[in-house]
Amino acid sequence: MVRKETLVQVAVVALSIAFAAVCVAVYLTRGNVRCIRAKLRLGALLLNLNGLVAAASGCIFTPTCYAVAMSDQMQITDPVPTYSNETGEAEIAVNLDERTELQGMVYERQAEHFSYRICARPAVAVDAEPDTDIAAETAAVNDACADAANIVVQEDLVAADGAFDQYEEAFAIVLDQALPAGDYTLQLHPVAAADLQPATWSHYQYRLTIADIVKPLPK
Ligand SMILES: [Ca+2]
Repeated sequence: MVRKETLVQVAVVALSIAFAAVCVAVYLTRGNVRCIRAKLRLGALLLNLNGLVAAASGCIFTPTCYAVAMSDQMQITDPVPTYSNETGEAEIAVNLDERTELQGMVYERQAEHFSYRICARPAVAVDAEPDTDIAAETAAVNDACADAANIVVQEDLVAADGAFDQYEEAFAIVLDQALPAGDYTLQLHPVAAADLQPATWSHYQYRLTIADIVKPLPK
């Protein structure tokens, strides 16, 4: 009978191959949202399985080739992102009257500097062909930050405990309450803001929708 640990190890190898393939797909498609979503999910599965392997073999975590490949995973954790059924894109909606802060995490931290940027997203013309919409949407997402004129904010992230020096670090992004309502692209980057080029694309990006707030008339 095949041991459970052996099955888990086989699954880790299979998932690692799939993960490597999807990493290549993300690179070749310059960050297609479906590929990014697949990468995030495979990465999360691998992290869980690695934990099982380590527990079963009684060993402590040691970096491996796929662990290095998965370093500096970044996520917004609060509000919890939803995923578009149509494009697979991770989405966050915020009403700035209710909250201005986004909470996030870095997992498998290797980098020492992290940053984020928010880019205005060009409106995408609605087309009768659903596939064309997705292609146009993906292009708009990928190109939103490639044009420096669209970049609204580009800043370093600060670790919640003051230093990015542990494997897991929490961070917060405080949104400007004056940010006009509309659709934006939020990118998280494992490099300093000063080192970002407009064309630098991110594995970790979200559609950020700022709700239209009806302001009371001045008295
Ligand atoms: Ca720390």
